[in-house]
Amino acid sequence: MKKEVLETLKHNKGRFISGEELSNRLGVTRTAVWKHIHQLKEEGYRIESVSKKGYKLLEEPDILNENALQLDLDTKIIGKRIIHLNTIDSTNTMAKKIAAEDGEEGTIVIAEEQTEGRGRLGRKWVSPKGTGIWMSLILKPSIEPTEAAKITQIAAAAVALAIRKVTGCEAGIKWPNDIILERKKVCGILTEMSAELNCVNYVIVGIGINVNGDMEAFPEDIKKTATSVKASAGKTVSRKAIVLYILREFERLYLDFIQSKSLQKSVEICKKYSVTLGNPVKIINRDRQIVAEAVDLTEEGELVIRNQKGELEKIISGEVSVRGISDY
Ligand code: BTX
Repeated sequence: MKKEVLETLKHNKGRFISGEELSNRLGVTRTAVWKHIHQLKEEGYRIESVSKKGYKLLEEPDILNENALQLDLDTKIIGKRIIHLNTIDSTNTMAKKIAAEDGEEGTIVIAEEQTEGRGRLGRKWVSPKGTGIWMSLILKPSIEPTEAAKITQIAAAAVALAIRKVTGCEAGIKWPNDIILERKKVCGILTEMSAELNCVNYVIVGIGINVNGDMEAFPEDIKKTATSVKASAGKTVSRKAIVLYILREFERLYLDFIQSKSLQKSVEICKKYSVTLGNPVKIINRDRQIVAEAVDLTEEGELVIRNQKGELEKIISGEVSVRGISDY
């Protein structure tokens, strides 16, 4: 019911609606209306209450809970259920548990803070309270396990589009899983899956974005290579606006991938905004480290490099770390 109260206030934003009208419209007592208004105020909604006039919504806080997001979300599956937590070890770890227990495709786990945020290959992801977007999407696609890495490209395309659209900043994509602003990492994507030999049980797409974080407070070693959306935009940015845009774009590109069985739409975006292509890269995996030139992305989202013998090679994400020569 709190959601309906909020929805009605939002429709009437900037003008008063009386307690009586709210209670008639929603079929609840005026005391119930008052209780929901009180809770919304505690969540940070600025609502003016004047006797005989009623309630007026003045300002919405930048919160990422189910009510706040779903009222503005027009997706079919992504975000149908949103689990919002104040603090958690890792949203990916929690999403895996939910997915394994029959969690529906499109469910999202989002947290204000992660105490053990994870990057790839056991690395850490710093996720301070209230300033970033730390979220995981549960997907249950009918694809071969070898195709799961393609979903990272879909997420990268959606995040780059979202940051560009919401802030006007020139977000770039560093293949396969980083989003870059001004040569620094603003977002990382961690795609994990559970699979049998030739079928996927579930895929978890974890997205971490430094939005309004104070980079000075980040650990020394990360500070050099990391940035926030705020640092580039020069002002505080709405996390909610970015999340909503990501979810919409992700759904559009994901459904296209599932239905057409082609990654083409996402690859086009990844190529357009790539900061990797045309540049020298260091490819690091377990057995070797080579310097090469990144020349293309295939239709499957693999990176094509020209090695030092001049030969072309395809690199599949997950196998390697890719570094710029001069940057991180
Ligand atoms: P990655 O392995 O590509 O990057 C991890 C590296 O990035 C770290 O070793 C560190 O150098 C640097 N780093 C750590 N924290 C940050 C940060 N906040 N900003 C910029 N650089 C940083 C990238 O892995 C994948 C990250 C996914 C994070 C999301 S958050 C929601 C979900 N839950 C979870 O535990 N992980 C994902």
